[in-house]
Amino acid sequence: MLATVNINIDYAGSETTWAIIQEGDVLSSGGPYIDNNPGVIMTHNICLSEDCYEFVIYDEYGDGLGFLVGDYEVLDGSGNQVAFGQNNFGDSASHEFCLEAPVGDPPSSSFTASTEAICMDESVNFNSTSLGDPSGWSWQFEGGTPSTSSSENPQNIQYTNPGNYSVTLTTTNTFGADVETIDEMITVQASPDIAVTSLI
Ligand SMILES: [Ca+2]
Repeated sequence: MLATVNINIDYAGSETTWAIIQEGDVLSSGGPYIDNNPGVIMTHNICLSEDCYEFVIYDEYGDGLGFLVGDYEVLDGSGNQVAFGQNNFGDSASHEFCLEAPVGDPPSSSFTASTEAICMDESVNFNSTSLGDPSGWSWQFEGGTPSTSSSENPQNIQYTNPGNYSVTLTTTNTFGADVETIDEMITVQASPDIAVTSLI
């Protein structure tokens, strides 16, 4: 996952360095930074597997990140703060942290239509009834115009040709996706005058 190190540097940025260490190996490091730019946040994005690590921040002068200005943090892939420190930590400060995969389930797709039987050139409204807090919706309307939508509840999907058409909804969230298709959900009848003509 993508972890983030934010260093809010103090007046003496050139004193500050840091490292992410696992079993003695330095996996990532940063600094020194520029002097005389207190309050500038230096951001580093680092790809790390789900495991435990040590974050160490060093100060060459031995007075930490100064007074009033300066702090540091490590964020996990969900933006949760897993390490933080500020002020005078001397030569160095160390924080153990662990990265864990977010826990959750993919959504479950389901939907309804305002009507399932229409005449040519009429339209249908669709509503997602999906569960599991989806954050994305991808619809496919066989025979419909428009033929796709990313709305939660697409309105006025028009059908111009007689036939039986399937509808597919894919919902997504942080944890995955789910596809639901209803075959031949929408039946479009030919216009009445054609039907009358065929009876004669
Ligand atoms: Ca310092």
